[in-house]
Amino acid sequence: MSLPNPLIAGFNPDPSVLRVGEDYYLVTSTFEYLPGLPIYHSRNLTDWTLINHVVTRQGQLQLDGVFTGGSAWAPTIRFHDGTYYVVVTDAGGRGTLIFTATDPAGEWTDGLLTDIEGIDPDIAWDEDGNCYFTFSGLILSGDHIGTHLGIQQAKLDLNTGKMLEAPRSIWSGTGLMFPEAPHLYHIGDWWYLMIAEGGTERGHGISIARSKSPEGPFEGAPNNPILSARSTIRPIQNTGHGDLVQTPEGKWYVICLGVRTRGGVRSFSSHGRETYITTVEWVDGWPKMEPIHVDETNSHRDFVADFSAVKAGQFPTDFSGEFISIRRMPQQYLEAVDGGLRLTGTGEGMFSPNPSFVGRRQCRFDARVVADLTVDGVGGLTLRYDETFHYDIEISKHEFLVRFAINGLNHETKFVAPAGVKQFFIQCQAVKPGFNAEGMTSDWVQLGYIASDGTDVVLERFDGRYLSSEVCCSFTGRVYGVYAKTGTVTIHGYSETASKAD
Ligand code: 6LW
Repeated sequence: MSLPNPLIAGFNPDPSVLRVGEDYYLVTSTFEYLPGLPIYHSRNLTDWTLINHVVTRQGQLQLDGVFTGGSAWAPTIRFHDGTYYVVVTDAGGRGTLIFTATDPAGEWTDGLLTDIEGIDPDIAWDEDGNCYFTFSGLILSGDHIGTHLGIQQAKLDLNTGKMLEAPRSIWSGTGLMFPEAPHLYHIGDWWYLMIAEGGTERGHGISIARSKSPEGPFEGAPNNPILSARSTIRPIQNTGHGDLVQTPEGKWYVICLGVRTRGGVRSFSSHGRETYITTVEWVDGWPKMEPIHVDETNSHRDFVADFSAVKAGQFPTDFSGEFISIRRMPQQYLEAVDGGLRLTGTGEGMFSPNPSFVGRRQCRFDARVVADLTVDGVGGLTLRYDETFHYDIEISKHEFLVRFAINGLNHETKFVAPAGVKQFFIQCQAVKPGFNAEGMTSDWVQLGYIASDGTDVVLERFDGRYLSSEVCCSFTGRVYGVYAKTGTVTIHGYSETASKAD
């Protein structure tokens, strides 16, 4: 079958996949955003639907006070004895947690805290029912913060969250930096330990080892890393952090993270790390992975949300789970009013780590987001990487302020606001790579409004390279969104479609 890649577009890194019967479930990292830990569902591994989130309530993760880019890091989803498990590290927050549910589309628990000290937890069971946690021993707090103890493992009591033994160090790859993302599989007579190593950037790769015991000793595959795009010209780079899955017919696939790079020398990935898929063949007891082939079908879909028929007090039941907010659920910021959903400002704008904001991951390169807004105060439309990297069109009664904020370098232009403008856009125009100023970057970002005659008025045009994971050193990706700084901003409509050609 032709594999759409990205499989799940927009920042969806560190994917973990599970098959139960004919149903596949996939979960990815969400960092400071809520709802957290999306559950995607498929019946064929190519078409995926967002069906739920593990984290939908304050308190499941500790987000306040956690550094931007922290919190929900690298979940693993598994099924055992009728229970679904998602184990994850709330980095900088609560620590490593165990969430459970009897139905992945239903409510998940509050999260049992474990005494695991590390990240990227994996959960597996042996035939005797012993539960193994295998994790990356990166110390995130205390005097030894940043120390990396390699891949570690310990049996754990799922009732208490406590380890039943001191963690032991096990196989940690071929010696590349940052061994992480371990997954343990019992396949045939072997226990396989698959990890990521090389760092989540261009050197990223997947390596694997096997043993007759879940505790090792493990022997590395002769051809590690078994998947990597390092030093290649492949369109999908940074491939790593994978999870294996077998179809009911016995075919194997690996789901992993990767980035779509753009620019004259393929330097910038605006969306951040997305989810990808490729085939796996077993040769002499070792998996052989096909390099990731790009097919952007899944990322070229339009998204349209119309709130104009909303009635006061009746929050729309079809409100998309693709909308995300920062450290709060969108529903905590939004109020249903006649004709739209209303954000109320807290006095903080997009320089805050905690603005009144609701948005959606940018999923397509040539993205044009149009928001139909009524601003009664100060607020607007933004393209955010984090609170220091964002492009905004900020609207007030008599003025449009267009802002280019990159890590303390802030450029602002003010324009007189024509009466009656309600539709604002930010559109990203992919460029033809070339050895010139236009072509060396990833894209150009236009910010403006739609005039009463329906024509675009472009107010500013910024270089898009500064909103990329390589520049922002961020684990997430671009997120379009609407924000309220003071007063209120009512959202009547929001859409992401293909950007208009110049
Ligand atoms: C994730 C780890 C990683 O836990 O980044 O760079 C963390 N590698 O695998 C967040 O994505």
